[in-house]
Amino acid sequence: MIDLYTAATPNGHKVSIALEELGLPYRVRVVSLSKLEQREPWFLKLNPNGRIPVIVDQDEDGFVVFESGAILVYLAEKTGRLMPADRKGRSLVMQWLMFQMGGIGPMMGQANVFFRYFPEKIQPAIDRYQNECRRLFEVLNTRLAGNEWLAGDYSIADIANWSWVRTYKWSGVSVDGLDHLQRWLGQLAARPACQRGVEIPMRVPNLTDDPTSEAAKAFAKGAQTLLQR
Ligand SMILES: N[C@@H](CCC(=O)N[C@@H](CS)C(=O)NCC(=O)O)C(=O)O
Repeated sequence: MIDLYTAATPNGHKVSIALEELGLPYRVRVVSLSKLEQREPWFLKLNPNGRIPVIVDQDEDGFVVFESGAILVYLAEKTGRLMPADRKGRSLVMQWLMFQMGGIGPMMGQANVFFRYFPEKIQPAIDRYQNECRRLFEVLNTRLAGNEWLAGDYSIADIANWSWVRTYKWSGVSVDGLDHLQRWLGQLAARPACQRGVEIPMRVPNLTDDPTSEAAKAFAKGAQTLLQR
């Protein structure tokens, strides 16, 4: 049994999707980010960085893993699935996983901060992060032009990137003209495990249908809480 400490965010969804794909038994422990549960001493004992997601593998003497990329690799290696074992195949997956961890995630995160959450609208900062996201999307699009998946077969690299890129509207970044990226977005969206994974720990209404809706305003307000330290 695996305990998953999570919230309804792209980094959390990476892990719930992987657990759903792998069919591993897991229990969900919702961490309320807006109530700053992630900064409480009990949680900091699990992840000193005070961020979700975290897993505790009860089948391995309560072994704790934090950082979503490290969790994905741990789960892939535990099951021997979603990442090949040969050196080159594994490296390919790691490259596209790191691309997400070091590029897509931080840049979309900052685009959200400046486009959606920051009280002041600082246009050069908004442009900087949205343009960088678009550039990264173009890199993915080029990669997907000649490849069905990002790194060989369907893998944790696809799961990690998709969990973020699917939220492009919330970041205010267009995928227009990126046909291969759109094809891949649709392929992942059609997978039952992805559909289940993004509803963990709960279904989130589509915030981009109406960014002025009460749900979107509440989500943005919760995120603003996290900006105060
Ligand atoms: N690099 C970390 C990032 C985790 C992260 O930023 N998690 C966010 C939710 S997506 C969080 O816990 N935020 C709480 C906070 O900022 O206090 C990972 O990939 O696991």
